[in-house]
Amino acid sequence: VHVTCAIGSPFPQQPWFPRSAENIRTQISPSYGILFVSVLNPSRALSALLYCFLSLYLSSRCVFMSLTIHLFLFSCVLFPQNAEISVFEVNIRFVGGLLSAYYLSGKEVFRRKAVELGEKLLPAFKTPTGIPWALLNLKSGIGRNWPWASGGSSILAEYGTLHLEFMHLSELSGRPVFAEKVMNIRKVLNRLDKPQGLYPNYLNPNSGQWGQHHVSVGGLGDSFYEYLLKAWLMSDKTDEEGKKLYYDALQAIEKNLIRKSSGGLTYIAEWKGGLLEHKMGHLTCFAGGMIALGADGGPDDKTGHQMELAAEIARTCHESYARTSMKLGPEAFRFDGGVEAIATRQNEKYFILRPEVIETYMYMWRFTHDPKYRQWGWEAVQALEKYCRVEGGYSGVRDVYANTPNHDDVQQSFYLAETLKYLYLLFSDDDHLPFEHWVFNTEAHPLPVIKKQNVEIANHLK
Ligand code: DMJ
Repeated sequence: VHVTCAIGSPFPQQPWFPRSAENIRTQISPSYGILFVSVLNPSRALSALLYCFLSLYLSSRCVFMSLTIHLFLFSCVLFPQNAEISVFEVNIRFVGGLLSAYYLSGKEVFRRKAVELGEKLLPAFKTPTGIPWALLNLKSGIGRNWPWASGGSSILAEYGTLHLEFMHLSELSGRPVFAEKVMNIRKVLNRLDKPQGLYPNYLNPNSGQWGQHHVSVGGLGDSFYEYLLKAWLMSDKTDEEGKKLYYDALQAIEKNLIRKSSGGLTYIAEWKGGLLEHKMGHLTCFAGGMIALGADGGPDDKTGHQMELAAEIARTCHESYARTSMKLGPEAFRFDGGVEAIATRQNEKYFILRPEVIETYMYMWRFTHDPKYRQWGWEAVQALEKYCRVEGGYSGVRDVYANTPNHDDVQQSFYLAETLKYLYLLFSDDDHLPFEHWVFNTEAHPLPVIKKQNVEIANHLK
């Protein structure tokens, strides 16, 4: 039995886990009716069907209620599945979502479900080094890595993007095990030599050695850097180690990866064994926001410089949108062969409703109040309405340089979790989820700063 009721999947792509509903223009009516349920176990078909109908019904009543009930039902219905999940995706989308739901609503059920789901992920850390597997069978507890990842390696952006959620799981459960797992990841990384101070995307969890020396601030690397900075911010600036790791990494990135095109656009290239590929992914565009967020805490003389760098990256990413017919950015754009901020390969011209550029506009707006960031955000809204809006929601497009959209009929779950949330925040007052009190996990689920005095009180009570 195979039941699919919506779209946006935290699961690895499998022949039996289609990422796309057949045609979202007709299948999904409320745009926020988002969750993907696929059930191979016949005994669960009925509960999954019930889940689908309830989800769609709730979606039409209230967005927040719908989101939280989705998460709750997901956790009840699917936890015991004999299915392989991505540890990273389940963590950032579901553990992060449940934690946010708890902190925003105060409802105990979300705290309990977040901790239960966190516990389900723990077997992924059973490796000789404690660097977790990418994939985990929730029932058997057996993990493995993506077959394509350099010699059986784990991926930096996956094992490096658990820290915020796991620290909160320890905080909420009183069980240090979650914090221990992610602190051990740091320990392993600290022991390793880093080529030019850079972190390769691949690390073998058995040998504890780097795989291929590929470095990227986009796909496969991105949120590792984000979580170093946010670990420090979320700890109420007590996690000095996280802080140092972030600013050291940024320094190495600036030296080795950040370049300026002849036309004056600053970009972040990819590094392959010492050679630069002059390509920047849409994913990499989050770095403008990250650098702005960290600018204030950097070494004294660097704050202004880092804000400038963040603004330049925001401008480059805006150019990648502005230089297309649809005014939506391609998946990757290049700075070679006579082009700047333009995709040259057909398979890099798509746009799948990703948030990173708008995320950067939102941070830049909060820190500078320069109206151009709202202006750029509004241009994106208009383009989304013109080219991505379809009857059942919003869809990605296959070629942003074409004059008419060829829809891919997928509404990724991060469109609601991130893209629309960052747009909303871009046009909200600064005291709406203020940065002194909240950090956003990499899927834009807000998590509160763990206040210094609470940590001190807890330590005292211990
Ligand atoms: C999101 O799932 C997260 O932001 C992740 O860190 C990488 N990017 C996607 C959306 O593009």
